[in-house]
Amino acid sequence: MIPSDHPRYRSLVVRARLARCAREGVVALEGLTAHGRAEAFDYLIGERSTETARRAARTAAALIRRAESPVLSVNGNTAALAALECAAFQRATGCAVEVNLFHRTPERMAKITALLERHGVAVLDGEAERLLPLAHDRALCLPHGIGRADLVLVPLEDGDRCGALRAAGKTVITIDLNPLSRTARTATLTIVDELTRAFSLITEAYDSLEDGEADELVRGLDNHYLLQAAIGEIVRGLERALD
Ligand code: PTJ
Repeated sequence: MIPSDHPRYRSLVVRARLARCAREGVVALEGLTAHGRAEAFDYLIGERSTETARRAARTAAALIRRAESPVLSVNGNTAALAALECAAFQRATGCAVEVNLFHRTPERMAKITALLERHGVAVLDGEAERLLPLAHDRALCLPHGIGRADLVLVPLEDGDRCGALRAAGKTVITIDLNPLSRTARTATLTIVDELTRAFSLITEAYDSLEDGEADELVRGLDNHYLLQAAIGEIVRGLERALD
C-alpha cells in the first residue's frame, strides 16, 4: 500500500505498476533498469514537460499529419506505462500500432498485444519478417506495418534500430528522457520528455495544429538544436537547484 500523501507518490505508483507488469511477463526485467535511468533524467528536467519538449511534440504531430503510413512501435515498457495514452493517440491520429520487442518471445508478444487491446488499441497482426539488418529480434517487422511505414514513432528505443529505420529512408520520431542516448541523437526528431506526458502533448497538438504552424515546424526542424536546448534546460535547472 503506497500512502497517497507520500511526496514521491506518483513515482512509487509507476514503479509498482512496472514491477507488477514485470512479474506478469509484460515488462522485461531489463526494462526496470531502463526506467530507473529515465527517472533520473526526469528528475533533472524537473518532472514536467519543458518548452523544448512541447515544441518537439508539436513538430511530431505535424510530421505525423504529413505521413502517408505512420506506425507507432510499442515495446513492453510503453505498453505497461502508456496503454491508455497509446489508445488516445491512435484515436486522434489513426496511426497503426505494431508490437516490436528487443527481448522477443511469443508469450510476451501475446501478453503485450492483449494488454494494448484491453485498453482500446487496435494492434496490427500477421507474420513478422526480418526486414531490418540487425542481429537482434527488433529486426522482425510486419511487411504491412513498420515494413512499409514512411514514419515510425518509437518510444524508448534502442539506437541500432533507430539507425536502421533511418537508413531505410523512414522518418523516426522517438520519446526519450535521455538527450544523450544514441537513439536521441540518431532520430529525425526526439521528444525529451516522459512517455505519458509526451503522448498527451502529441495527441493534443495533432488536433489543434493549424496548417501554417505545421509547415513552419516541419521546415524549422533541427534535432541537434532541440537536443542542445534540452541539455541547456537540464543545466539551468541544476543551477537553480544549487542556488
Ligand atoms: O520490451 P522490450 O523487450 O522491447 O525491451 C524494452 C527495453 C526498454 C528494455 C529496451 O528497449 C532497452 O533496453 O531500452 P534502452 O536501450 O535502455 O533504452 C531505453 C531509453 O528509453 C533510455 O534512454 C531511457 O532513458 C528511456 N526511457 C525509459 N523509460 C522512459 C524513457 N524515456 C521517457 N519516458 C520513460 N518512461
